[in-house]
Amino acid sequence: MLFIRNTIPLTLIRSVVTTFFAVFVLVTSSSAIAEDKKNNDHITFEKPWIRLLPPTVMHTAGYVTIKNSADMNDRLLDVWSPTINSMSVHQTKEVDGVFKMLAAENLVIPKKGELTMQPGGYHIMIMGLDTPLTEASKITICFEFEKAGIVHVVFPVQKSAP
Ligand SMILES: [Cu+2]
Repeated sequence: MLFIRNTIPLTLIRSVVTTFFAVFVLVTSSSAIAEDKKNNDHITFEKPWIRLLPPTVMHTAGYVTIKNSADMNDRLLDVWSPTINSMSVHQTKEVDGVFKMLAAENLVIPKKGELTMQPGGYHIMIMGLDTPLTEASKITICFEFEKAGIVHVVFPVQKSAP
């Protein structure tokens, strides 16, 4: 009798403890996945490059094609670099026969489509270089998307398009 009365609560406690740990492990592992990877497989980059200009010019531009394989639009929220102070997305536009550069914010990367950054159009404007870029050096640029989160891309510095 005594034996039975002691056994039942012990089994109960054991199963409660097991359930608690199972739930705990589930919660921690799924939140780790959400933090590391904001499901950014649908965004890919092709032919990144930064134009090499003479060392006296303290600005330049970067170009890349951003592809979106998802069934939903994504949006480019921000660009920055750990090694360059100032960069932003611009669009070169002809206004009354004069080419001007305008800020291009929150650009849409269309679903099953792409956004091309190329000379004469969209580009990553790189301003206020502390030291001139050198040929064949590599610059990391961080892209932040509404759905894909933050993606780092290495841009080689070269004289012309790849
Ligand atoms: Cu520009």
